[in-house]
Amino acid sequence: MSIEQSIKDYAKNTGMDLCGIAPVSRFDGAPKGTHPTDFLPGCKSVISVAVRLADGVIQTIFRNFEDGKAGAQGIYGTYGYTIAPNFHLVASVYAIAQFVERTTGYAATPTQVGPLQTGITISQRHAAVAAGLGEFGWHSIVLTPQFGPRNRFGAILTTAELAPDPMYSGVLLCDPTKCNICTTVCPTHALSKYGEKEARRVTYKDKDGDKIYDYCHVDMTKCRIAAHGLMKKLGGDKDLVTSLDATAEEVAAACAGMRAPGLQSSPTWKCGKCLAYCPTGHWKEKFKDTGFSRSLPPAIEW
Ligand code: B12
Repeated sequence: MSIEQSIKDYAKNTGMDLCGIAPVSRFDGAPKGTHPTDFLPGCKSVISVAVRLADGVIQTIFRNFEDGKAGAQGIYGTYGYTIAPNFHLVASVYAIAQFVERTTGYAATPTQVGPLQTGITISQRHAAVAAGLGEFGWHSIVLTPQFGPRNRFGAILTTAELAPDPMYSGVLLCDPTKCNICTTVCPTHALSKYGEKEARRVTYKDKDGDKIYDYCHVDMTKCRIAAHGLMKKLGGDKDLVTSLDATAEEVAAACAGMRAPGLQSSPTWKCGKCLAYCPTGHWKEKFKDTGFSRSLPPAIEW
């Protein structure tokens, strides 16, 4: 068995659903300070892994936003976001890095994931795309054909030169000219609608030709107002800001004063609508046909 296949099998055995390998050359466009070689000099390959988010966990977001059961959202926070998937990823990328070092003799560095990160790290989303796991959705979250945006990613950097996977070239996973569900459900209008503002463009240099992706402009200040629940109408305990037009400084000050259970300084799981309502990844079968969600905006025809 090839070393690449044995790494993928090992990743599956640690509970990961997807695993792909990118050559470091696909990170040529990464901003200074976020390139894999900034964290591992001589890095030649980036292994990206994904763990799916359970349907039974995602549906708690619908219980909150459709049934008014705000407490259910904490299940998403724990099992779909800050605690369980992140710890699972931390354990998995650590074990895979050990496996790579033991079997190849080359150095392997596990990277930080999600809210367990401290400081600037590599972009897990870009690593997943570079490793061929999927492509950017308009909401800026990475879509995989299997799970849509309902995955979380981790990555391992290594000086081993591994055979790369091709970049994703399957069916188009997001067409913002036809679907505007994410921009419609966002409660703070943080995601620009298609054509409204200049899209963010990222270009991957690849031997098979450049791959270009456009995604929306995410107003991170507005996203944080929803994700942290800074207003009562967004599921917060108090109105920590009084307007959706609060400035970045006001939002930062409100977040700084928050306390959250678990390991985060502030709760960032109070929203997740762009991830929960995105139709890619068998949404209809998983959430509409089951009755878990009743109120998808009629933006596209099923
Ligand atoms: C901080 C953070 C947040 C903050 C954002 C704060 C901010 N001002 O950025 C908040 C709390 C708001 C947030 C919200 C959410 N987040 Co978040 N977040 C992160 C985190 C931890 C770091 C993001 C970051 O700063 N990365 C570092 C910078 C350098 O990377 P970047 O922004 O992705 O890249 C930009 C550039 O630097 C450049 N670039 C960087 N690298 C490269 C490489 C190449 C080759 C190129 C060409 C360009 C390029 O391009 C980008 C545009 O300029 C990541 C984990 C991670 N390490 O990636 C998760 C992560 C992005 N989040 C994730 C998720 C799921 C969410 C939420 C859905 C959570 C929720 N609330 O329910 C929302 C989604 C909001 C949205 N629509 O985007 C997932 C996305 C999974 C997916 N399927 O794509 C991630 C990847 C965590 C994970 N381990 O899986 N998040």
